[in-house]
Amino acid sequence: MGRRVMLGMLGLGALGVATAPGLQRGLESFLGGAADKDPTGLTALLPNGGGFRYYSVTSSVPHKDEDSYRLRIDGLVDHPTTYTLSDLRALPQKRMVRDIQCVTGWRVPDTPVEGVRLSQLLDAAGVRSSAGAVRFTCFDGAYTESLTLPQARRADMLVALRMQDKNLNHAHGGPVRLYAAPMYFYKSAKWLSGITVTSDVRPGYWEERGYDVDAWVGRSNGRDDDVT
Ligand SMILES: Nc1nc2c(c(=O)[nH]1)N[C@H]1C(S)=C(S)[C@@H](COP(=O)(O)O)O[C@H]1N2
Ligand SMILES: [Mo]
Repeated sequence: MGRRVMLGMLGLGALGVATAPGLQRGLESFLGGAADKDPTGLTALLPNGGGFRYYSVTSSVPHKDEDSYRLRIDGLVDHPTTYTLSDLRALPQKRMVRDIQCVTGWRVPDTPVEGVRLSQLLDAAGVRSSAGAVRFTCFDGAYTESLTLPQARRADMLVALRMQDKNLNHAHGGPVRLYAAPMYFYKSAKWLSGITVTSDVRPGYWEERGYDVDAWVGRSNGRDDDVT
């Protein structure tokens, strides 16, 4: 896998569409393999329910609940803040219904996702003028993601608390995940625990392994000819 992704990374610029399927197979076999082995037992909770597949780059993830969950916003902000789950629930919620699309090809149409606008949390923290990007960290201890500040401020970027009109369960990244609606689902970091405002974009977990940082659905990862 490491070798294949490395080859894919080297070739992506020059070969574009041609190397993308290799990358997709890389992610599919790596994640699919993890799901097949089902080290967490969580796959059973998602009987491919509604077309979702369970993805985690770690073999186990701690559980966080009403009492133990925290979301920390820090970095280049005037007011670093720690939110509890009830703090987040008390803020205005936005519900969106969009297709969820994984870069490997599966899609879940018309999926309601609900949560707090990321822009609201950034505004409340007071983003400094030197800031240019946002980095997301997760309580699985491994996954990271990032957005540019203009991307992060879009109205369709949510800190999601609910999916399919239910509280986010652990398998789907609950109690809180990112939901980057206009981008492939790998941008939507599960088990979100940290939002750090930074000067520049630092590529996330899959991006260090060859995927596009700007992951617009239909316009990235060699998918330009494959808009669906
Ligand atoms: N923390 C974390 N977030 C993650 C991932 C992961 O492995 N770990 N996988 C990403 C990918 S590739 C996809 S397609 C979606 C899968 O979300 P689901 O398990 O709710 O279907 O989560 C994204 N966010
Ligand atoms: Mo994915």
